[in-house]
Amino acid sequence: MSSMQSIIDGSGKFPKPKDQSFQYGTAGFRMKASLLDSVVYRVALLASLRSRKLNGQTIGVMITASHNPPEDNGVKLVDPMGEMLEASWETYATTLANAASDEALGEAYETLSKDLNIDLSSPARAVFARDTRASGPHLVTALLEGFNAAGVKHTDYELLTTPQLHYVTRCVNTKGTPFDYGEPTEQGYYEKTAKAFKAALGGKKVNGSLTVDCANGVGGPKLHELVKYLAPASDGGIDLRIVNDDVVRPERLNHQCGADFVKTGQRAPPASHAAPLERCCSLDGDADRLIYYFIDKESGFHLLDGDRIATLAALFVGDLARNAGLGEKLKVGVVQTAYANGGSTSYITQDLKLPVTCTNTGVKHLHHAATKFDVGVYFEANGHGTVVFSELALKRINKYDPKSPAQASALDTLKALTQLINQTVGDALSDFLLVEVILAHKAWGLHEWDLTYSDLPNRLVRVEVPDRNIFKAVDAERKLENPPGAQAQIDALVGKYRSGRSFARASGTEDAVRVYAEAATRGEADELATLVGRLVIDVASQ
Ligand code: G16
Repeated sequence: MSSMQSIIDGSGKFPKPKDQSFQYGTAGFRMKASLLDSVVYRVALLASLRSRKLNGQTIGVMITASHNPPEDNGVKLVDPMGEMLEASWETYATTLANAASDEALGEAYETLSKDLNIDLSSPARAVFARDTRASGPHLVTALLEGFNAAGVKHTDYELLTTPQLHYVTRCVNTKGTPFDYGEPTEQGYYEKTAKAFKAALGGKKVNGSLTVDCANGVGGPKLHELVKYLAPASDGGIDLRIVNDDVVRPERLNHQCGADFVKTGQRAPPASHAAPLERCCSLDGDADRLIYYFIDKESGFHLLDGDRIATLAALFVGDLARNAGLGEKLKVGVVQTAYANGGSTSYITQDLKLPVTCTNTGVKHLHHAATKFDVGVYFEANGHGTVVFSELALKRINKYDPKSPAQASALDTLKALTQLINQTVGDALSDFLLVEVILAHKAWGLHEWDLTYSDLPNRLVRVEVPDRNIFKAVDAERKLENPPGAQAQIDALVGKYRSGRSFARASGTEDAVRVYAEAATRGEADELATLVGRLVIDVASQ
């Protein structure tokens, strides 16, 4: 049987739902899991093309819907260095996913291979993993069918966090090269992370305990594993209180917990039972986002979101580079999106005196922009982000000969950070260890961190409309180009509020429009968000 016939036959087992169109969005395909069979099968075919195009390098496939509700699922591809799929390939993903019949899929696959000059008889390889959603194992059967039909050699990593799968993908592809990223195993990830955490602490003590809300997702069991590799608090490690780590009842995933719940609702997950001043953080469903918070008896809930993590990391890395004697040689820059609080952007540009780039939402955009700096710090306000060191920066850090014990100590910490921070994508586990390292070095609690600058009160709302695709945003998603006239109406509303700013954009992961608003007071920010939300509903129904 020709391989094209196997592709058509395999597709027959996972037919495309009629009248359903698919799009590779902010983080791959994402929707109700019951609609995803054909998409996952076809993603396996895309992995075959991508791997073959890249001379048989290994492609990662992650089955997850991250922060979305339990009945959703999703799938995305990871490029060989652990980065998100190159943007130009997203249209090929969409083409395959929308081929109307099994035969049309076979043709689309063949046409793509010809157009892209791909030899279908050359080797193809993939690694894959999934989160804890109930629909995961079934979707894996579709993926395997696709791999087998297209002749892709594959390794099943079973349950992993999304960043762990990104890590493994890079490790597999760099093994035995000068860019060796580590052991391509889950254990290798824990060993590398734990070792770097210890080195980055450099004898400093983590003060007090940290409550980690795992969103009842895959981060729970994986954090329990990681803990086995970290020293206990009594021995220079960290005292963790792990909550919302129930993966036995999948319906509890992201329910009243997790980073998205905390960021959007601006309140602690009820099940965390966070006591006043307790240091708390939340991961999301696949552990690639991180949000910190604490409750103060007098002033209430305090959120330390992705903007705060970015500013803390930029401040610390900048100081370390200067103290190590590399201040002139390592240019630190920060990448944000339109959701970044205006207070954070002013702090970075005016106090830290660092450049800021603003990109579209989606880690792929931020990551790309961050690689333009020697040290690029990128975080979305929702807690998704990391710090990337360029090849040149790594060379400078690793080759530098310190001129004093103080320089040597700063340099050691900097070196350890290059190992601790996941270089492939935002990683909530390594990010919280990074935050803990910085707080330990500075002898800060969350209160001191919170005092570095003031956030403008803000509100993020989710608005459901009949067709979100009519909302077309431009200028790093800060302005609406379509529907015509909508932006002028938003501007008119914004003009009525002190320090007002607001924008609306279609979500790439949910069937909704997101509205962000900030203003001088909490009441004004809430009011502005409500008014812009109403406006979005009005223009969508015209
Ligand atoms: C994904 C992306 C993030 C993005 C988020 C929300 O996160 O990886 O970059 O910020 O979706 O995107 P949107 O506003 O377009 O729905 P996650 O954690 O859900 O994978």
